[in-house]
Amino acid sequence: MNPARPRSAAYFRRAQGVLVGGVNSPVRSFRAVGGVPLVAARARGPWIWDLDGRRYADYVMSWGPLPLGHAHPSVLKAVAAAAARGTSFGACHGAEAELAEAVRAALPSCERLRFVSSGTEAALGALRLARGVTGRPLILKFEGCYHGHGDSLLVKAGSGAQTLGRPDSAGVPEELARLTLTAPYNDLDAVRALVSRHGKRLAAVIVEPFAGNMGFVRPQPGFLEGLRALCDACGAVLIFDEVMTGFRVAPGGAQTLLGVRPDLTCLGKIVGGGLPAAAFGGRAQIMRELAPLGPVYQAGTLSGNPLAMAAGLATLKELGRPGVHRGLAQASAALLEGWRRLLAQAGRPAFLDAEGGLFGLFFAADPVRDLGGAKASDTVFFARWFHALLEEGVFTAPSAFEAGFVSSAHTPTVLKATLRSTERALERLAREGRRGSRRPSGKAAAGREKGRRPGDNR
Ligand code: KE4
Repeated sequence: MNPARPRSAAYFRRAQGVLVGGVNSPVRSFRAVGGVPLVAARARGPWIWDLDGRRYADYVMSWGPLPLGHAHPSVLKAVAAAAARGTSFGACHGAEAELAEAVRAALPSCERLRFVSSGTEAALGALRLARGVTGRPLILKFEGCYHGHGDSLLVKAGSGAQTLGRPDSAGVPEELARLTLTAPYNDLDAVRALVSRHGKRLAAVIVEPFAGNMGFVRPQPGFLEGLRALCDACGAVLIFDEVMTGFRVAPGGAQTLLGVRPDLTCLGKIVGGGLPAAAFGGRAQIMRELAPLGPVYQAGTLSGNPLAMAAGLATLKELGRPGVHRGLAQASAALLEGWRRLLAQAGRPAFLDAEGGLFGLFFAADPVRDLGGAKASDTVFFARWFHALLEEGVFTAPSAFEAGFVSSAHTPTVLKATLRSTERALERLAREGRRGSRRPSGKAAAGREKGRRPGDNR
């Protein structure tokens, strides 16, 4: 399953001696797919290299913050210039308002904003604000959606929590978890029933407008519009968690693409351009309840960090150039069209979908509309597909409950090379299948046609 990547394996053993599970975020451990995790040495454009010098076409792309590719020159230049002026002030500085204005120009619903350092913080801040302005205790989230690791949100959560089979994390007091209602994604009837019973105590409905943490699942027509209407009817705050979709599915995020205006929005990933920055924002009438203006407290040492602001500004500026966003959508579409064709030829039922630069793949014969559908997909084959691609120099999400990401660096040449690598990966899987689907030995897994360097996916 894992060919000779001795340096990566040695580092991971060392890391496991000091970092829990050898990682700083669970999904990086490859526990869902097995094998030695990828240990990055460097990255540029669409490429990432591991400690063993193997190069991979990267479709994880740091889980979304890099729509321009790794180490984009404009971002590096902006960060270096900012660093030369000081890395953190703990005081106001010009780039904060500049980036906030750029965000508001793209997402007009964000009349006022607060920068924080992670998507988790953004979701925590938005929820506390919703509870503060409504004086109500309950929140409603969707099974398989992930909004970071805040206690109230680790209830039937997606992403790593789902991957590790712990959608309801230990350590969350039952008394608190009971304040979080859940419904299946895309199930408006279930939401209607919960609102009719609990609407008077409901502070907020929080939703990923396109779900990217149970794999990629798009909202069905009327779903988000229905949430908007139900929140209006019961007085709950509608929160769009656009940490993943913001600036990725469209320049103005899902809310602009789909024409549904939330009361609050969470942003992350792209807004920091690969550095730790996130934000929550929304109606001024709600946001002004936040400290120092209002009674809802929130704070952060590195909130609005000047380097992260510089990276975010440079990223949004490049992303706003004509044709860049269209290019992301074209790259996703080309990748999925090729995978769809190759998987059909291999007789593998698969459901593939994309919006802008965000995409997903399930080994399922039918469309996946919720967590139940995602969990019913063939996750065993998914792990074999993952490793076969990795072997051929293509790094994709090490979990069936994650999405995939392209960048403007994923040019047609890179995509064609990825599809050639995919063809070889499927040929290998077919050979293994003919050998009675024995798990490939180290040698077999490492087996490559003569003459190609490890990880070479030309
Ligand atoms: P962070 O705290 O990881 O910055 O953001 C949490 C978060 C909030 N909302 C959405 C929609 C998200 O997708 C995330 C984080 N996404 C995961 C990937 N599925 C981050 C990767 C990881 O956990 O290592």
